[in-house]
Amino acid sequence: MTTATTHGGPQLPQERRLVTEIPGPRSRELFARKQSAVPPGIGTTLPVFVTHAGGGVVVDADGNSLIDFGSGIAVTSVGNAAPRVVERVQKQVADFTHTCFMVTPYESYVEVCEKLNGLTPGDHEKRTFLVNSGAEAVENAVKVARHATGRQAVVVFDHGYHGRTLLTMTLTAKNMPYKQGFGPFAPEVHRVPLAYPFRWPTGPENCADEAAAQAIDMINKQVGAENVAAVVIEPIAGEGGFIEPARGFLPKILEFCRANGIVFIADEVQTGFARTGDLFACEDEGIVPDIICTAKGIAGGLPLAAVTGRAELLDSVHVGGLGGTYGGNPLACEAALGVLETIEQEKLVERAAHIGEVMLSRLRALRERVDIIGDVRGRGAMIAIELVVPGTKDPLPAGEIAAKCHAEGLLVLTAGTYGNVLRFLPPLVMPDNLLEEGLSILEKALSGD
Ligand code: PLZ
Repeated sequence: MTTATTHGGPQLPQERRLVTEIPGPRSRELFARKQSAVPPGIGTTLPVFVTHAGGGVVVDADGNSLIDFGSGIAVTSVGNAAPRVVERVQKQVADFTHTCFMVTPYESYVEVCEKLNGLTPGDHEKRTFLVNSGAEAVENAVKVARHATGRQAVVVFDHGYHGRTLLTMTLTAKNMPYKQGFGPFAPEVHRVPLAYPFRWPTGPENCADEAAAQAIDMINKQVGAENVAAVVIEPIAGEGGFIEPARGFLPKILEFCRANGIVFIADEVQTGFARTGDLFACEDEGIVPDIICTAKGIAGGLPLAAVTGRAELLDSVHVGGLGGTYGGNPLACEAALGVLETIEQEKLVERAAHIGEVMLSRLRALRERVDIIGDVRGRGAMIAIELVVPGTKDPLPAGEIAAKCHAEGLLVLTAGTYGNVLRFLPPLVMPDNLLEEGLSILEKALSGD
């Protein structure tokens, strides 16, 4: 192991380096311990055990340095152990670690909320409160919408993912692995079609109009718009396979919500904080949600999530009606402030757009000559490939290609309702040479060259 790797962060050598097979002997030993101590329900994408990470690499217990196209599922957008995050968290951990914001408050929580009120789409008056996870944010957004409207029904979309708690698991579309055997589910959740251009039966050009018409018709006929508290939607479906709804779909759903007093909740847990080449993915079509849920990229890996929304909605809840012991923990708030500074000072919104251009141009060229690539899509540093059986749209599982990448030291993730999507979420601070090297490994794995 090289001497410079005693700490994580961007000072880690930014290189792919394989010194053992993947996983190496030390990781295999640790994985055996994992298997006897942790239930199999907690899966493993790639069984290498991490000791350091930073910039665009993850270093394992055997000294291998892998190119990171996952960011811990879109979390470490500013990089692992990002300097501004480390500095603030280290100071905070020495000052105080917890008081519970509901017992005795502290400034950093308020500052994070002020920043989110200012940065999220729309210039109306907003409020924010902080929780611990994406699921908790979505669950709380629905609580607020129900309280504010006095209605109960919630509308969600095909291919949607919103979490693993009882309500958010119910909001999630895919049965296996998220819901299988975990019922009964929460009541008053209704699912409608999503405008999925690649798989729309009458073709992508009709997708936005037809999907919106079907969704709205189902809401009107099966639920009754006047019973709907909220529509919950990801502006790009993440776990569902990086599905960008056909342009025009989101504005039509928003317009329907506005006309019927339905709270439009954008789940930006995966798409938020510069990931898509905008600070928030809703900005792409000028969508101003009533409530926006954020998590993941907000705090560089510390557990934090936020619910931001119209003041009149959030203020409708009685004193003490919202909260939790750890929500907005001081370490996580300091981390979030470090993340926001980093995004601004390192121009990471522009950087995400650049990563998207590099990835899309190489992957679209590859699509011309590799017949298992059905679709290349996404925005910014949130790009995916949908695999198909050549000459058809039948899903081709992505696991085998992902395993080839892993063996070569490129960490990629899979996704998709049909498990046939390879998704790429590099840290936005990844150097260009590593990005290009990662793409070359991917090209080789896909083309069999
Ligand atoms: N909403 C859009 O992407 C989390 C799930 C990983 P939590 N996605 C990663 C897994 O398999 O559990 C996610 C998301 C969207 C909500 C969530 C939930 O966020 O922080 O995992 O609760």
